[in-house]
Amino acid sequence: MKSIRNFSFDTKCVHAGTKEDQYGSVITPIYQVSTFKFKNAAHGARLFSGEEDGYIYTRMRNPTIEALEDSIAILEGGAKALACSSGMAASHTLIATLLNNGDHVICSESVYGPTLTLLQNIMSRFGIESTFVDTSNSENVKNALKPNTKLVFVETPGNPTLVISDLQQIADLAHNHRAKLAVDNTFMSPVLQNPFKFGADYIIHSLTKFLNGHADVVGGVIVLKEQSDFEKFRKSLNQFGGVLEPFNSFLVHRGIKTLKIRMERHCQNAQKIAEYLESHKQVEWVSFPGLPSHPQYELAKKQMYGPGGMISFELKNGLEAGKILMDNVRIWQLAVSLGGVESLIQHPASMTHASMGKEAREKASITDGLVRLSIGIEDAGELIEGLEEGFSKI
Ligand code: LCS
Repeated sequence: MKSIRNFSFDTKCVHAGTKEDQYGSVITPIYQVSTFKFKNAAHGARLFSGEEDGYIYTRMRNPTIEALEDSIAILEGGAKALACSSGMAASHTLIATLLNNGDHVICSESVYGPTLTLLQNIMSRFGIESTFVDTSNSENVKNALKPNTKLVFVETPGNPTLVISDLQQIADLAHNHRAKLAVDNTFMSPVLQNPFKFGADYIIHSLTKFLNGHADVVGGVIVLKEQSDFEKFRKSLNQFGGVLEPFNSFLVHRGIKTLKIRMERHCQNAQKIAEYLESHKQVEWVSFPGLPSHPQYELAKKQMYGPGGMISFELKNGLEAGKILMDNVRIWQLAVSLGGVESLIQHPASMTHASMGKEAREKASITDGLVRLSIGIEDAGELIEGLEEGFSKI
């Protein structure tokens, strides 16, 4: 029988990971249970020793969580995936599993703020050193490599600037140095970018965003390219403890069924809105990978299947004008997070990237006036009218 891995992406979204059960359920139900009973003492001992396969305790394994993990591993073309309680739990588990005291990480400077502060302020206390560079120029990665560099962590497109890094070039640099490449693929989802095809070793996602898509779950995932990494990661996630709940796993797995068609609509709407903004007389600049004005437009076409649903831009009168816009838009909601069906607007310097501090923001070109949009799947014309409402008040 043809394996689900050999089906089209659309079919995988609907079917990948679903487990058969004794009742013939069409989808994997919610196994909302913390612990599983053993047939007898010998059976319990066999499960713990690994002699026999089965479920023991939900922090270790659970059928609903596994269904989601299998679905994401298949969509990303990886061997295995591990669902975590948040995107940050995924990043932390990845870094703390791979690195030791004395190791060095190179990380994109335009990343989700807490990813930078996790490395800079917390992992540094455990002897893990980090260098933040503009990874959109691969030369910067090359120059930052040190004898103890073990991991390059790239977010592309980067939050919130949408700068794009060349995954193939960076994978080659990392591998020539015997370091690993991890990619935060949250902004793209497996629909728009497949980092393993370019040589990445690990992928993380905040499931909170496009994969779930409905602004009702916080979750994350680590995807492993190689099966040989699985036991090490499973053990460390079990011990760190940041696993995803069965109910949240069910919701994300449900969200993934419509991932492909949602991503298509996010991209179409974002393209229209980016073009509208770029021609707007009150707008200073727009960053969107689908515009020829984007500095890495050609790379985006090579590496990504679509521009994504995120836009950042700055108004002519900077932050003051941006505040008026944010307070007066219609349909758009002033909120952080992204990747849901509903459109959101927010201000990175005072919100998602406030924790980084001004110096790190300036280095990463996250200007005080930058406004970020997460484009939902509403009617594009009405979204433009909703923005125009805000512009008219400036
Ligand atoms: N990676 C990226 C690219 C993100 O944008 C986020 C969260 C995370 C990781 C962390 O995921 P979480 O723990 O929140 O599931 N980004 C957010 C943002 O831009 N606004 O609010 C959260």
